[in-house]
Amino acid sequence: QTSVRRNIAIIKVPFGLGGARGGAELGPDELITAGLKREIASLGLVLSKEVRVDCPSEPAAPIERNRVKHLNEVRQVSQKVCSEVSGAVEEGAFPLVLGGDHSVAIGTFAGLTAHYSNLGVIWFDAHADLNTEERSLSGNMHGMSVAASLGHTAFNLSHIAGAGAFIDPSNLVYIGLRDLDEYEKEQIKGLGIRAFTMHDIDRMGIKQVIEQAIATAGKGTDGIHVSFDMDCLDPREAPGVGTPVPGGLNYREAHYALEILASTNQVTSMELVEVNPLFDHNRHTARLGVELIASLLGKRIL
Ligand code: 4U7
Ligand code: MN
Ligand code: MN
Ligand code: MN
Repeated sequence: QTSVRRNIAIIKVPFGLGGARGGAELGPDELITAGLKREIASLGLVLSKEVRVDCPSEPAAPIERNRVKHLNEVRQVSQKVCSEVSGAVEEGAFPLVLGGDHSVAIGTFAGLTAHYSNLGVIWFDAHADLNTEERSLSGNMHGMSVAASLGHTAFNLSHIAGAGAFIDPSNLVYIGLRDLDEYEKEQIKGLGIRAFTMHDIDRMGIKQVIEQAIATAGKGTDGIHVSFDMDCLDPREAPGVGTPVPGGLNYREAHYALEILASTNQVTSMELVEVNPLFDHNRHTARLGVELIASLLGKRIL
């Protein structure tokens, strides 16, 4: 017995211009090659559709050197991802979004909020992705997707046709944080966002962390969206990411968290992002990504 909708809609988003360095646009194909569809089939789930969002690979206009990079491209992709995710939910499927850099989450949020007015979110990441165009030190939009979902960025959910309301910060939970900009720390504290850093995982163990995360993101919400940035993992487990940070989740911690999430029957959707084959070894990171998706979709050891 699986815990998610039986029909899975794979939405591939080969977009890397929101990231710090190229290569994330290769993620979706890498995950497919690593056996994602085989895993879905062996779980007894149905791949009801597989779509590929057409993404720009080169900036349409010269990069604005001063601040936000590739904003127009992120806008275009967000609109398309929104339509695909929204359509999948409408068709009764479970949206499984394959990034791409984490800026694709803006479109995912837009598509989900079209249907879920009070969505819970668990954001697995080394980073908080809470920067705004004004406050970002890098100008990279993959570091702004949560801020866009809260309506803090100049370009946000309200600029995407079909999107619903902003995410409520009290429904949002972070797991795996260990690299925060000063502004992001202020935001997390100021907004009272539930944040389980690596320190908290050391202190409490992943079992307590995921249980409390589900209690927060799942209480009184329409369900839980799981946004999984592969850099939440330790770079020794997942070297193929664009912005690795030492001291992350290990193999079993990540699986355990997703297995428990699967058992809740509350998960509405998942995105797995930031797989970067250019920095990987022997497709190790993509294969791990496939295994983690399987755990979230209900795979059990016994
Ligand atoms: B990811 C960063 F400055 N905070 O804004 C930034 F440290 O989607 C990193 O989580 C953002 O991988 C990382 O550029 C974005 C930086
Ligand atoms: Mn991220
Ligand atoms: Mn990250
Ligand atoms: Mn990254």
